[in-house]
Amino acid sequence: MELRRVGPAALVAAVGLAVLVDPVAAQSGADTTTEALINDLNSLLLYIAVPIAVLVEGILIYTVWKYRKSDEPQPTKENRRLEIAWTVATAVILVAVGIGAYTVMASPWVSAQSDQALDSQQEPVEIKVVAQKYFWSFEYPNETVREITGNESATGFSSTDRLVMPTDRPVELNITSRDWLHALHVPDMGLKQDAFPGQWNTLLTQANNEGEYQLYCAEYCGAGHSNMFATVDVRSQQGFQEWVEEESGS
Ligand SMILES: [Cu+2]
Repeated sequence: MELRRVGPAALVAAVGLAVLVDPVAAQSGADTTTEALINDLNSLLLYIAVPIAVLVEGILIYTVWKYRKSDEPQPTKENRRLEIAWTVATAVILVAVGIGAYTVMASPWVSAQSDQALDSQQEPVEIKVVAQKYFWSFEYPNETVREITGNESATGFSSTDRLVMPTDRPVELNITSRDWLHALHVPDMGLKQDAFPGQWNTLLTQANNEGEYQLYCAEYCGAGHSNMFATVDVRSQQGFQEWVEEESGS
């Protein structure tokens, strides 16, 4: 049977192709814990999907080519072993994809629930994110400032259009809106969350690298939507502490 010879050859070619085209493997230095999880899941799905696509298309093209001049086509005889094989193979693939996707989707770094435990020893830095047409403000509550500066009389403060956060420490963003629907989106950090009036939505992440990232509003919200930007400014822990002390006047 020709399939026995074509199948393995197509599979080898497919795996080779998947290794060559994997765009995610090239950028291993993810900027946040969230982005790392999403990239890894993307790679896993790609490594599973590309060989299957090439295998199926390979068999299809081979079959069309081989039987292109068949004047009296015969229906395929039942092949129980082949049917069992593809049913089991499909089930195994779906279970693997399901487990891989569930592990990432259920991680607090990707879909935060306020009562979930983090796989981190540190308490997250809490920052409130308030969307309003057409700008973003970031509030550093009293308790957060006191915890960072160690100053008993420290008071909370807010910053407009600039979200400053430390590296190597969990950050909890509690997101809401003052008027109508907006959405926080920082593509380079793998962060996206809706901003609803009267509701707090949470994002948990931890930044790995210092630098500036563009924050967008990802929910069409009116005439100023396309200018509803902010900058995420990731600083060293020392730099972040100095900034908080300066802003809170302590
Ligand atoms: Cu908006």
